[in-house]
Amino acid sequence: MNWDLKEVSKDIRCDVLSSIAHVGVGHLGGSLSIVDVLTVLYFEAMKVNPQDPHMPGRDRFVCSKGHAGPAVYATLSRRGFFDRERLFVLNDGGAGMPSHCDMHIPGVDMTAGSLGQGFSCAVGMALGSRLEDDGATVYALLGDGESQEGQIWESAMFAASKKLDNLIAFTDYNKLQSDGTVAQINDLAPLGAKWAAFGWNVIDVASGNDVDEISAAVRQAKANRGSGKPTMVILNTVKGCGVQWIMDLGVASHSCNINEEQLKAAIAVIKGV
Ligand SMILES: Cc1ncc(C[n+]2csc(CCOP(=O)(O)OP(=O)(O)O)c2C)c(N)n1
Repeated sequence: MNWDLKEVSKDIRCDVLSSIAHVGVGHLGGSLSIVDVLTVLYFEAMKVNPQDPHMPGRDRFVCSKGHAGPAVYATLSRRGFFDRERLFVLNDGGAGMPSHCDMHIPGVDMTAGSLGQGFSCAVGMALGSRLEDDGATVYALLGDGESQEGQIWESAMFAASKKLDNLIAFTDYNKLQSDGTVAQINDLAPLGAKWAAFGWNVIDVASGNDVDEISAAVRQAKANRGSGKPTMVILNTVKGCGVQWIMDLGVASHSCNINEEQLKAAIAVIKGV
């Protein structure tokens, strides 16, 4: 099926906002900045089956910046892994819908939240897939603040050393983390050169919230299979993308409040009504 990716990304954005507004507070900035890459992955690139979430040989996705769970859940429910109503028990104790990615939820391949760990799991999955020869591609999404964790670079080195060209990772390079700008706290620049020095194929996407640019980058990354190098796609994104007042919050968008009035206004802008 051919989806209209721009329209799908609008629906997912609205669902992210709605589920977090139901709680009143959450990781809005970092969830909105990854909606577009999730759209391309789940509605175009990945071999998955919502009717059979554990299908052997399926592609895997690990959202290593696990606090962006609301974006992953909104994407999975739109793709048909579970009913949309389930988005509205986010963070309800006992409902099994914690806002950090949890693999008990259909379609979630790996629990994450302790930054750095998810990426290690993705690297292990890529190695496992190659040993099983199941033809899968493993995708992982890292935060830029998360990339200040030493564990990321240990995994990066291991993936290149094992020539895991079935692994495609993304950095959500929105230049902000929870306590300040990434540059203020521990600068990553030049990020692409660092990944290249670690033995990775690197693709830079200037507009990391543009589904067409992301889609082209993923096609290029897939064509890299056989090269013996894993691929890092650096997405230059905007934290809070899609909602002006959330983007304007900057660092404060990391975890922020949203009320019903703000929700209605944001949905109207996104949907253009
Ligand atoms: C090991 C670990 N240390 C600290 C935290 C607390 N924490 C949660 S989100 C975050 C900032 C992450 O920044 P980034 O990866 O850039 O995410 P984004 O800004 O895109 O949401 C921090 C420090 C954590 N979850 N895990």
